[in-house]
Amino acid sequence: MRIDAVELRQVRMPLKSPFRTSFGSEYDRSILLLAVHSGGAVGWGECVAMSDPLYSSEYRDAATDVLLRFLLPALADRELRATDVGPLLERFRGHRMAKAAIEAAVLDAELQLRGESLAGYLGATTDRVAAGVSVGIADSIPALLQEVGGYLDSGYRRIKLKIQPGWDVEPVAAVRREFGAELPLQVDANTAYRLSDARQLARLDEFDLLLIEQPLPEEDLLGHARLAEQISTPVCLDESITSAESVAQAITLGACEVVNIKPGRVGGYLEARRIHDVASAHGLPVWCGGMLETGIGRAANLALAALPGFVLPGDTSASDRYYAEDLTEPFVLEDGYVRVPTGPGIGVAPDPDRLSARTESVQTFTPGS
Ligand code: NPQ
Ligand code: MG
Repeated sequence: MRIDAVELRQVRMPLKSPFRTSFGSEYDRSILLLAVHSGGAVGWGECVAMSDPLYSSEYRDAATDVLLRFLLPALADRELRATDVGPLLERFRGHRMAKAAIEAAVLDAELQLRGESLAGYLGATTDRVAAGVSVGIADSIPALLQEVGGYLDSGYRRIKLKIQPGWDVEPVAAVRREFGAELPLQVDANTAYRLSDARQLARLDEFDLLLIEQPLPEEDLLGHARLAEQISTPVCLDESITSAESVAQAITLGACEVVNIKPGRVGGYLEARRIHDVASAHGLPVWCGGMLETGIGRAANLALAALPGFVLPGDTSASDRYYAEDLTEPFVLEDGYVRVPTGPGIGVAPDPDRLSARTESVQTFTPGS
């Protein structure tokens, strides 16, 4: 294929309710959507960078800038396959979320032109994925229990509680007491602790959690390895894992016992699959993370989460976990599972009216101009 043009759309999606994590509260989701036009096909990619650099150093407007200034020009005016995107962009440091978005859009276009689904291309072995849900820090324990109860009534098969110092043992104990020992339960700290908090985190041991996600800073692999020796809850890395190489190092160091795979964080679906392969070869379970994606990113994540190493439920929730109205046909829970799209490419496209209603601005990149 060849890139004829790329639309970069700034989109704002109101959240049904604020989402609070250890790094702050979000009231709506700012998104960069890419549409790659190629030979009559339109491929879509969703950039998961937030509006502010709070989860990672990337943010939406930086992604837009680096795409327009460096990444798209490096892909223009040539025959291109999705597998070329990573190598062609490798000399530009970092900006993995921006790179992932353009690779995803090229992949969608290429697979549409070939009539092949992303799930089939990646090597999916199932047509539905068990859905977990990420639950933000609540105003009170009763409010948390009510929210968790609602998700369980909807059918979610795993609960993830966001934690931070001052909101950890108490909410976990309350959820265990209310919903029982059999509930698949895990926690995510988004880097809010230090190794000196190991004794506090060891208090979570008795609750038989599936895992604790990213307790320590992104750069602190050694700290995670030390922590893993001091607690029985398996240590799962999110922010720290940026590539197949980094996951191999983390595993070797004993810093990572479970892997959260987010395609945006690692530079794309192809690198995400390599991480899946490395982790699986080491016998580690992996699961698919989430970044409050619209149906565009959600569809592609479901294709990835259908690979055989994704043995834990992901943050691959239904559309209505976050949005009253999605940009695509909504993804829905069916008996606690979400269906993997089967159409060509990612198998979905935004509804034009809903997309224009949510679009704040559009920039167009055209090769050779
Ligand atoms: C995580 N996601 O696993 C993240 C982080 C996260 C589903 O828990 C706006 C945009 C708000 C992206 C809040 C989940 C966000 C966001 C949290 C990502 O660490
Ligand atoms: Mg996380």
